[in-house]
Amino acid sequence: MAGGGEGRRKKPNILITGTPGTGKTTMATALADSTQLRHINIGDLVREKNLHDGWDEEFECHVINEDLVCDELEDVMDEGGNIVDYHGCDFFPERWFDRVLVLQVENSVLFDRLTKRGYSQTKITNNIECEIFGVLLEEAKESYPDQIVVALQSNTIEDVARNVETLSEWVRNWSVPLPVPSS
Ligand code: DAT
Repeated sequence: MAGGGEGRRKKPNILITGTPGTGKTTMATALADSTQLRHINIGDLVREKNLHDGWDEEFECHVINEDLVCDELEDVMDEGGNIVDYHGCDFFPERWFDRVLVLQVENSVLFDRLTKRGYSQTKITNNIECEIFGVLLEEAKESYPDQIVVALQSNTIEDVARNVETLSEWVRNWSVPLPVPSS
């Protein structure tokens, strides 16, 4: 069966990634509402279940324990029907996902959103540089097959509505690959 997991899942798994502030949680929440898939916010999960190795003073965030996160999610991802929301994507098993969405925004929009969030100047600069250099799109392309990676603009609420509509349609039309007949 091709690739393993994707041959058994009854519903697709979607990864939404992108620089912090690009709108992953906003999009994931709206898409979960529209499709009835399960929204998994990795940042929340890491905090709730202590799947980290402490606090990083320089980057002002938890040091995520990638192995613990993957162990925690293995069964639920195997089952399918998940929307995973995280600002990184290279440590998840490739077989978990049927679509990888990379959200992108204009720099001025990102600057305003991160300022409103109260991020420090250093954290804002790091994230804007990450967006300018297309770090997450590059990471996604290196980690997943080209045909499942999609870059989406998310500057406005209209963008969210349009992206959710397109993806909901894709989820409705998603079907389990037919088993290969054996003689
Ligand atoms: P992320 O999960 O990528 O960190 P978020 O969903 O928390 O981002 O969004 C950050 C802020 O920007 C939040 O106040 C909601 C707002 N926002 C997100 N996407 C938007 C969009 N497409 N248009 C307008 N505002 C948006």
